[in-house]
Amino acid sequence: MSTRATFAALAALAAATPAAAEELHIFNWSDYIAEDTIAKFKAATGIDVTYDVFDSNEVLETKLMAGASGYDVVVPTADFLTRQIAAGVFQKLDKSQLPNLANMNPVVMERAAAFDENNDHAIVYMWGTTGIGYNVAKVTEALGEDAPTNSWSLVFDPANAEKLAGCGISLLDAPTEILAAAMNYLGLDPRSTEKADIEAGAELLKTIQPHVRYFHSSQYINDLANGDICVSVGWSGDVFQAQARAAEAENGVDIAYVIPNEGALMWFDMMAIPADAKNPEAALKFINFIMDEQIAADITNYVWYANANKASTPLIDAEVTSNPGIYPSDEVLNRLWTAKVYDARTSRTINRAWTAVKTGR
Ligand code: N2P
Repeated sequence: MSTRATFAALAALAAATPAAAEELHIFNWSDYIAEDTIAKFKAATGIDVTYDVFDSNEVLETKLMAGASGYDVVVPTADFLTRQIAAGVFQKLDKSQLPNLANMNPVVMERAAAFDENNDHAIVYMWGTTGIGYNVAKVTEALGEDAPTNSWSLVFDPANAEKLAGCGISLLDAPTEILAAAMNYLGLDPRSTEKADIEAGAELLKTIQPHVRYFHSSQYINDLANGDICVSVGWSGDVFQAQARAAEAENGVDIAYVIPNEGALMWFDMMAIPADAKNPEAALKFINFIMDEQIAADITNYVWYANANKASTPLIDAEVTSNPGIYPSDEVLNRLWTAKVYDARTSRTINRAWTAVKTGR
């Protein structure tokens, strides 16, 4: 063989080597995985992982809708997933590559199937609620022993918000979730797509906007833990992570999470593979790995969000499974609503209303 032919043969061999198979790009929510999950996946498969984080469905959606996101695994919330499936953003899961599907809780997967028929495109990663995290001492100080900590009025009543402004209120920068909570507080259907209802929710939020320190969807974990803010409309597990960080710091900050009496949003975050993923085989391996009962339990034990993995339940710490903010009672479950999938027109209404809320105009 001539030297040139040898080179050609080597080049052909190199091209045939599945270099891409060794790399996986994941885009997940911040503060949403155990410390060792990615390292364990690398150790088990030899696949290199680039792990990026976001804290907003809108940010993820913009990337996905633009195409060529560069990600192999992403985690939209179920209502966003539905719209993205319709736009052709995702590929169907090859379930023959997902033997750990047998570990999943059929009841939760069936609920998720309302957003993804037959669970064709996604698995439930974690689920939780959007409620209120608060600093017990500071709220009592600002509002007295009778502070309505079981009600959305804690933040949505401007008289309360004004008194809490000094110790600091934060709201998630999650337009669909906060507007729905405001509509629910007003006695309107939180799933309503009526422009008038959405605008009524926005008007309510504008009355408290001057008392809100910031709209942000991840900063509040540390700020609650450090005592820099005292009330956050936030996600269940994130508030519990704040609680744990405060306990670890032994700083005397006591954080509680409440699902208000009026009800709250129950959401499902879904793991899916973009249609244009460069490495769908590795993505399937990762999704199957996530459904391993020990891995799923490790994540839940760390992030304090409930998973949908039935086989993992005996491996979850009792302080997590017995926490009613993570695994709500049937009575509380009955007060939770799931998100409406908005069409493009309603999304525009929501986004316009949200800009008005944030700017206070
Ligand atoms: C993790 C937040 C995930 C919940 N920080 C949002 N659906």
